[in-house]
Amino acid sequence: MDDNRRMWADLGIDLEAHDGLLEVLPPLFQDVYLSQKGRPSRMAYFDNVFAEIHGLRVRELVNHRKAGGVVVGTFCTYVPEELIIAAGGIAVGLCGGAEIAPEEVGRYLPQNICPLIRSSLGFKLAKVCPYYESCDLLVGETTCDGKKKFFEILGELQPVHVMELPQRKGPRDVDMWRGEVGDLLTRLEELTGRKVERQALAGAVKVVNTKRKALLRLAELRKSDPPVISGLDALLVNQIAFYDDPRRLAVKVNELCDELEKRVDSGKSAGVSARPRVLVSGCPMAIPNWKLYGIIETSGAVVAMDELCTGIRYFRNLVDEEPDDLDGMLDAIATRYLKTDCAVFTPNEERVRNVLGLAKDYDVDAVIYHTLQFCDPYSVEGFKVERALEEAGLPMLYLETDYGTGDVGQLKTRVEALFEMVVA
Ligand code: BJ8
Repeated sequence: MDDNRRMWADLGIDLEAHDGLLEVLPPLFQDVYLSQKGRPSRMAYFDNVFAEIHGLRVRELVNHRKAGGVVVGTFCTYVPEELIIAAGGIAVGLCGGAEIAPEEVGRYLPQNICPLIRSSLGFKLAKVCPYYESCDLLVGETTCDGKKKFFEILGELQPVHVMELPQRKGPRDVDMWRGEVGDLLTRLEELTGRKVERQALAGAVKVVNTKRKALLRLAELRKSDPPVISGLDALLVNQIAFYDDPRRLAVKVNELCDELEKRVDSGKSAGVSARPRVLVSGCPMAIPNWKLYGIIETSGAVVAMDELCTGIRYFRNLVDEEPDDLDGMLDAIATRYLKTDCAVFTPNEERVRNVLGLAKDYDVDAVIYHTLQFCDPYSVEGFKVERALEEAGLPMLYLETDYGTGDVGQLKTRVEALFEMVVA
């Protein structure tokens, strides 16, 4: 048995089912990613992180735990990574992006639940995710109804702490959320048996801000026309940012940006079309959900920006580094996270403004609005986004999809029709 298999077996992974999963991923990655032309050479790091998705990074988690650290799994961009890092933990994003074990999932969930939730449960039930099995604690949140109820089920299988997220952003909601941030810190301290000190939290704030700044730098470079990086490659970087070591990731994203800046100076473009430029807006796309980006970029367009949690929503806002006492830092963290403009909030005009702002800043020709099937918050909010874009004179294509491949032909036809219209 090789080292990885022994590690997976020790984590309680179902090796046979896991073999099946690992057989599917490399050809898919080859097809979607490695077949792209004109990729930046610095994408090699991210390709390798993906190739080692259940290898090197999982070993780092295992070694971290052996050294007395903890691993904490998350499912949402509202969960403050700073607290986990300050407690000496590693945060890993666990949202699933592929359909797994549908029969077993069907014993717990009805068919009409969003694929992200079904997938996240499927990876746990099928015992094919070494990240799940490395976690000492999972942190859920009361965002959409499906997730809320999913965390109840998950709590029967693994320790779960749920953060109560308000649905509005008034003064009472701000206070409530600040209390939730404090409660998570307490839960983490109980888990590790250690108090989080001021210096540790200040350091963690810097680490996560540094990661965000690197991702923001990459986002800024995507304004260039012709594009210096494909939307697919940028998506991969954003997806990996949820589970890679944050310090190393920031270094690697900055190295990628150095290369992209040289491309801007020399006029060298990525091997994707310069126009139409598209903003993708809506539900997140967890690994290995690359379906829509693949369709867009093989239909003669480029994804110039992503108004998604696997995009700018994850790193747009920084935590204020001014406060130097623990309470002040926790206030700053709570404030930063509550700025996030997920569709679960009401009212949520700031998201509409943000979509318009991105469409303008990235000089896009069209917006593709992506909702996962049965996602009420994003599907209903699509109406307001579309109306605002219409007033701004920008076309929006609303697409609802899942993790299957059965609708690829139909999606491609609709996407191509949009591009024909915008270039006409
Ligand atoms: S902050 S987008 S990561 S909740 S797609 S599970 S909303 S039914 S993932 Fe999300 Fe946090 Fe919001 Fe971002 Fe529900 Fe919709 Fe499914 Fe969703």
